[in-house]
Amino acid sequence: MGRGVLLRYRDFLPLTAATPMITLGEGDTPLVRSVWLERELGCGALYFKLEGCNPTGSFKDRGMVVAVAKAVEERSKSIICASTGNTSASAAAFGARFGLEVIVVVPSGKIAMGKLAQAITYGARIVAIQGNFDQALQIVRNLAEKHPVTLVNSVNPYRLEGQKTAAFEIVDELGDAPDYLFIPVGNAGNITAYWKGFVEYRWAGKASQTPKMMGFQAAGAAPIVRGKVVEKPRTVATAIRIGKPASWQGAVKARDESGGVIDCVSDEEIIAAYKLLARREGVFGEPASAASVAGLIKMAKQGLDLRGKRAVCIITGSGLKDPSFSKKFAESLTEVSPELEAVERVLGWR
Ligand code: AN7
Repeated sequence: MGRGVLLRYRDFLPLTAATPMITLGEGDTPLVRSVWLERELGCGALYFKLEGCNPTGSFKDRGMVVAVAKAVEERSKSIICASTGNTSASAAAFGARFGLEVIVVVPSGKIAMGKLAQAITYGARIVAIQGNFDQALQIVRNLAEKHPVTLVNSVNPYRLEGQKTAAFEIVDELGDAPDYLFIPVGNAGNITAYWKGFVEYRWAGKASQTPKMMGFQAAGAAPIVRGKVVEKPRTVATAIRIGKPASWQGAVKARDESGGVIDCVSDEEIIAAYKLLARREGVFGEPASAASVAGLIKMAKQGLDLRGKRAVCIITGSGLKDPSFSKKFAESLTEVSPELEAVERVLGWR
């Protein structure tokens, strides 16, 4: 434990003798049992996997450590990605640590403040386009074809190889795969990677089953649910504001092979789940992460029978990434003079 993803899961990763065994302490994230929602929904056992506990605050570090290790192995000097925020933060951190130039292309005005602060402080070169993530991804794909720079979006297969290790951790901790896995879907790399991980672990004899994969897009950015590209994706969950997912086929395969579903949740459902998670469970995930929990609640309301079942919700990123989002709910921020009585009065204790 605490050795990083490359060392811990080396037998399942495409490493060679020349791959540098780099780490920033990613992986080995907490799998925390629910204290409220599990009972509320009548679920056998419900867990939250806290991917916000990774070094840059999201699951992206698992894939980025592999992509950057391979880039270093291949003597690349420069990496590039498009991002709704978390990929850029992760690329910036690993790139800084291992001496690479990092270029990130982001949708202007649509990335959470904490993520932008990370890219800036880690020293990435940042280009904000007056467009969305899908356009940014197309541009970096073209740039990586024309120039000597390694693309580290999840179209780089090493990213998904690293991200599948989260599935391994869940099985290692629970002793088998859960019955259901609830996960937000944006560019659809993560659901693809988890499915790969669960399938590989079953083949290796480490699990007796695979979970039903339950993926959730935001209603205003739900191309897989609607069956067509969304030209102008809209959602408060900026991390999953994506209209043309790169791993679309991977997500469909995960759904169909596992017997799961890909559905969507409204911004209202995302916000309700975001608050519930923090206020009932003590878990502060970012808005996109709450889509997994919103999806679980939606399915349970529609009659999904969770009795005797084990379910895991992936909390993909930390709530601290997007502090301005929380400020919208600051109904109880009251200012008073610095006196005992004034504070007692406002608390209703006087
Ligand atoms: C917190 O950083 O696409 O379905 O550019 O940041 O694998 O895309 C982030 C995606 C879920 C969706 N939760 O995962 C990016 C980016 C959080 C995220 C997703 C993202 P994918």
